[in-house]
Amino acid sequence: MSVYQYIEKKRGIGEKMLALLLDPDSYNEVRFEQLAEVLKRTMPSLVFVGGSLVTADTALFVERVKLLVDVPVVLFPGNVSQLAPSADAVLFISLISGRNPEFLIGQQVVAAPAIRRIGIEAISTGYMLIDGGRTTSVQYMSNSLPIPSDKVDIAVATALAGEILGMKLLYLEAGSGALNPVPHRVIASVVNEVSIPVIVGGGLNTSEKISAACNAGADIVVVGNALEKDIAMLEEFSRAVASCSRQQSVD
Ligand code: 1GP
Repeated sequence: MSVYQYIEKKRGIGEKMLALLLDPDSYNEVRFEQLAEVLKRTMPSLVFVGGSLVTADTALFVERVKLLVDVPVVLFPGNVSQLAPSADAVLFISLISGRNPEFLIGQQVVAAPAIRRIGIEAISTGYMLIDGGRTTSVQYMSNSLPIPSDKVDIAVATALAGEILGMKLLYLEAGSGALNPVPHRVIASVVNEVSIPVIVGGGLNTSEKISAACNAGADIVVVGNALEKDIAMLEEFSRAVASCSRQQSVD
């Protein structure tokens, strides 16, 4: 089963997914050991690996993570340097909310031959930056403006454009460590208009915020920062996502 089929299957049975985002630069040996311990008890639905700027060896990191988990390990690359053949798939991202051609198509042209050569599953993903209340790394590194968080019509039109262009996933991103996560109204409006799975991330650092994103309609919620600070929270966050799945199937 491909990673995309795995996502579609879970979505088909109304199961919400938690993606644990691991930035290789943020996991030193001590943190990695803690991560390994927690993963013995709690497994997320997916592991994403990447960051706006990664200096560590992503391929090696992915290999180590794969020894700990029995769920797909998916690259979430900030740029082409983070391609790693050991991953199960790569989010083939185009920053469709931005107007910087380098992140709309430039990086993708450089990455495409390597993706073909490696033979890794590439999942076309429309990546949308939504203003999260402060300048985040992704905004700075991509040199692109986020969509204002109250411009729901622009977010919906952008998401629709992504779907019509043939993208398989949409990623609504407030940016790592965002002060404000993507507003519920934006999530709900986008989910209402598109039929492809919707990922939401950025600033989801409490169970309440995770549940709210999930209840607004996100299929996959991504948590990075909060779990870098305390990986033990993975258990609580997984429960929040599981109870959202149950809640939605009752509704
Ligand atoms: C960032 O969406 C992810 O790309 C996760 O954000 O680190 O704030 O959880 P956080």
